[in-house]
Amino acid sequence: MRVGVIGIGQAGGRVADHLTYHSLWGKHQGIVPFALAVNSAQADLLGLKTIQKKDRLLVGQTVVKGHGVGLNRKVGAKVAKHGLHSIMHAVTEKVIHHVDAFLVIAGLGGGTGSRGAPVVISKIRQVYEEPIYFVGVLPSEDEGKLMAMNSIECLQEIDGMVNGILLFDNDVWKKEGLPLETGYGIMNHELVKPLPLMLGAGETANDRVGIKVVDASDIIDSWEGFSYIGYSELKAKTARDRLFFFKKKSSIDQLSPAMRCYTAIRNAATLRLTGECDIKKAKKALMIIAGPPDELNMEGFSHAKSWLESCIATPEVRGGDCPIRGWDSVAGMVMLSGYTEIPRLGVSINNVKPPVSMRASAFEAE
Ligand SMILES: Nc1nc2c(ncn2[C@@H]2O[C@H](COP(=O)(O)OP(=O)(O)OP(=O)(O)O)[C@@H](O)[C@H]2O)c(=O)[nH]1
Ligand SMILES: [Mg+2]
Repeated sequence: MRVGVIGIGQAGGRVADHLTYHSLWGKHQGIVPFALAVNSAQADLLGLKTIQKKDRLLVGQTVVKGHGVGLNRKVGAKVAKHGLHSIMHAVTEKVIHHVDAFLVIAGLGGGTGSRGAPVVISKIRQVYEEPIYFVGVLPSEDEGKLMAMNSIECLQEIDGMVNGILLFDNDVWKKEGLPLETGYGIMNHELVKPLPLMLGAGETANDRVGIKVVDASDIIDSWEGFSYIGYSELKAKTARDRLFFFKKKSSIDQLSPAMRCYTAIRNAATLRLTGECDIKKAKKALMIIAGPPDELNMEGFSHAKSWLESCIATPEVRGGDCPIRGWDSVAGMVMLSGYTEIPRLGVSINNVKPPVSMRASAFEAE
């Protein structure tokens, strides 16, 4: 699935930048045909590494003079209103590249991203028919009540306008004792790591195609409400390992390919997801197993799928495999989806999937 990415605010811009890097240099290239970073703080835009300078949009200069909105959503609204024209101009220029969906990314607790995202999403919803997904970074508990409130307001505003929301909870992933910058770097890496696999599994060009390909429609059908992603990698047997069969083996080496595939999926769904959630309450799941072609075992895949079906609330599990030649690991990715509440914030959403009539009336209004 090829996604047009718009990162808003500091967290949004950084995560978008990291995903764009993977799309350019990672195992799944071309998943991000375009990426824009939008911010009211000039310094944040200067700190990005991959998104091209011309695609970094500084908005609200007359309002905040390039200094950010200091967690104030009212000022965030002004900035977004001032910047909307230039943002949409940039999006329109870019959408000539084919995209299957839009991916808007923002930190929920701030002012620029948390207020800018609903404004931009609403406009894209009016103009384009492609699904819109949102990746939201939840502030940690210790970031305080203002950030929690900002998050709740942002989520309520986008309720009904997006097709799905992927949450990443800084509270679960925060790194004590590390400089903030390093901590954010690690967290962004954890958040972005599973996304190229999910988005790129069905975008195989010349490489070997999987037995069961996960395409854009599988992702669209699986992603609704609040979602969380888990990812796990197990070392696979390389040709060298097979040659040196007498070498001392670890417990993972001794797993059969079927067990390795099953374990990778099970670990992804249970060990550490992007946020705390109860697997039994997920309404849908998407699972992908990736690795060298010889290691992708269909018996292990089916076993993992049955296990996942038995865990979640309804047995709606989609999935597939993604052969990657020359790789020395087996990776499992699981997205648990269809949640309507975030208990930690006491926020719930009603209707994340936009009703068709809403889209039709938006077009009429144009
Ligand atoms: N995971 C992660 N969280 C971040 C990062 N940068 C900021 N955050 C978090 O994102 C939330 C919002 O902060 P910002 O992104 O700076 O907010 P903003 O949208 O730029 O808005 P203002 O700073 O108020 O103008 C807070 O919870 C931060 O802790 C990042 O790189 N990674
Ligand atoms: Mg900021």
